Order: sequence, then structure tokens, then C-alpha cells
Amino acid sequence: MTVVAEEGLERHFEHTIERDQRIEPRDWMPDAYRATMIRQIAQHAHSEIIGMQPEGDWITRAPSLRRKAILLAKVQDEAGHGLYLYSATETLGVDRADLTTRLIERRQKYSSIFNYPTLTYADVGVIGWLVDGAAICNQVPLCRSSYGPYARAMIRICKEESFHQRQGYELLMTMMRGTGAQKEMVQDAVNRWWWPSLMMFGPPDADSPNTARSMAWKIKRHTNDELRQRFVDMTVPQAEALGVTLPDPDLRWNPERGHHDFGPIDWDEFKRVLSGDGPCNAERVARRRRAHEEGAWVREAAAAHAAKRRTR
Ligand code: FAQ
Repeated sequence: MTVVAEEGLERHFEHTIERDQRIEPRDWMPDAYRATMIRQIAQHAHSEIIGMQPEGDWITRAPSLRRKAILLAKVQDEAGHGLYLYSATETLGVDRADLTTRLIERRQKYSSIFNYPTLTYADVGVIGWLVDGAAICNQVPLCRSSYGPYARAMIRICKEESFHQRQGYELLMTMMRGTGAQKEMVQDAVNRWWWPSLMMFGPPDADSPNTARSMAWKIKRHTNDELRQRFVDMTVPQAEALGVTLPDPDLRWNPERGHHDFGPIDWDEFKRVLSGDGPCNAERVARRRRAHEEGAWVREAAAAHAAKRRTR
């Protein structure tokens, strides 16, 4: 391609972003934009799939048929989200099988939050309330992300995440009406998941290498710190209504800022988890690898079936 032609394409790309229109798979895009989208969407897809594990552990131990049906539906939804997102990544020219390899070889990340264990059934409720709540806060603005297939996948995903959040809150409300031991289980789960939920939004803006460029390209619509603050402000009244205490002595309303102040986040812990040294990293990746290996015959059978249909 000539330099003049490429300049024209670049201008067209920039105008599309300026006019708040979507970049579609057939459109020209800068290599760095494509690489950023592949990184973000693949990491998001991996998070949905690895994210099935912590709650999946409780399907066989759900306390009633109703809770089991709800949890099964939720975990299946996460699988569906992973699939839409892998499909969105494929529109950028990467192969899903290659992305899975990169995940199990730890060359690509997934959300830090899924490296923490689910110790009691209250964790299922707290994941719904806090983790899905944080996911919604982060993902609703992504429905307006500049890459069309990602933005469209997000619309359905957010609707389902919203059901997930409500089922978690309803579960916790039920436990908070129960025995003293059940209330303690809820409080203990909140204590363990609160800080990791705040870390889901990513490093502080000053240490976020990707935010500025992703905002300029309208991939991200808000910074990590803005969304974290929105989540804290949204969650404090929900905690009050539930009757639990968020484990932060510095958490208080600041009338001047019109937001809640909150205490310092342990970014060393975040870095440890990202580097593979969280409580469950090894277990999560090993299990994903095992599932991939055990599913080899399904992929082979599907490929053989498709080949047979082509020859018929
Ligand atoms: N964990 O420069 P930034 C769910 C990485 S929700 C791990 O700020 P960026 C639903 C980051 O990727 C969870 N890595 O990066 C569910 C970058 O990596 P690099 C998934 C993190 O992209 C609920 C580096 O640090 N949601 O699954 C994390 O501008 C319940 C520097 O960071 C999404 O993925 C982290 N928490 O902003 C499922 C949402 N934070 O460059 C089951 C889409 C940052 O080394 C059960 N993603 N990193 O490759 C995003 O919005 C963005 O990618 C951010 C990070 C905000 C996560």
C-alpha cells in the first residue's frame, strides 16, 4: 500500500472514532489498536472461562435445588460470555485455539479476582454481589467501546451480569435473615472479597500504561480510578441495606468531593497475583489445561464431522 493510501485510511479511522462510530472488522485499523483490542478482549474472554471455576466448585454442594439451578445457569452464562468474546477476538484475525494456548502457557492474563478461593457458600453470594457488581460497573461503558463486535457482545453480557448481581444479593439477603452463624459467614466472605474486588479495576491511573491510549481510541470510556470510585459509591449503601460492614476503617463520605474516601489498596498483593503467585493461580491454570486436554476428542470429532459434511 502506498504511503498516501495508508494516510487516507488512518484519517478515516480517526474520523470514525471522533464521530463516535464503530470500527468494524473489515475496516483498516492501526496495528497497535488491533493488538490492544486482541489483548483486552482475549483477557476478558479468559476471565469469563477461568471465572467459572470458583463458583463451579459449589454446584454439587448448593444448599437446595433452587440454589443449584440458579448457580448452574449463572456458570453456564459465564461460558457463553467467554464464547462471544472469543468470537469477537476472532474477527481481529486471531485463532481461538492459539488464545487458549497462550492462556494455559500463562502468556496472557485473566482477571486477578479469580485467583482467590471460595471457602463457603456465602462466597457465591458475595461473588454475585461484589464481583459481578464490579464487572457491570466496568463493562456498561464498554457497550460504547469503539470496536463494534466487542461493544455488541457487551450489551448482552451486561444484561446477564445484572441478573448475576441480583441473584448474589438475594442470596446474601436470605443468609442475613438466617442464623448468627450464617450472618458471620456473609461478613467473613465480604471481608475476604472486598479488596480484591477493588483491584479488579486495574492499577491506579498513574500506573496504568494502557489507559491514556485506550481512552483516546474510545476503547475505554473511563479510567480505572473513576470506575473504582463509582463502584465504591454504588456499593456502600447496598452494604448498609444488607447489614454488613465493608472492611475499611477509612471508608467515609466526603461531602466536598461528593464521593466516598477509601483506604489504600495493597498493590503489592495485586502484583503478586498478576505474576502468578496468588492463592489459586496454579490450581486455576492447571484445571483449565486439564479441561483442554480432556476435550481434545470433542474437537477432533467436531472437525471430522465438519470434514465429512463438506465432502457429502
Ligand atoms: N487482573 O494499563 P492497564 C468477569 C493488567 S469480569 C489481571 O490499566 P487496561 C465477569 C492489564 O490487562 C473480569 N490483569 O490495562 C465474571 C494490563 O496487562 P498487559 C474481566 C489486570 O487494559 C464475574 C496491565 O495489567 N473483565 O470476568 C487487571 O487498560 C463473575 C496494566 O493495566 C474484563 O476483562 C486485573 N484486575 O485496563 C465472570 C473487562 N487489571 O498490558 C465470572 C475488560 C489490569 O500486561 C464470575 N477489561 N490488568 O497485558 C478492561 O476493562 C481493562 O482491560 C482493565 C485493565 C480495566 C481490566
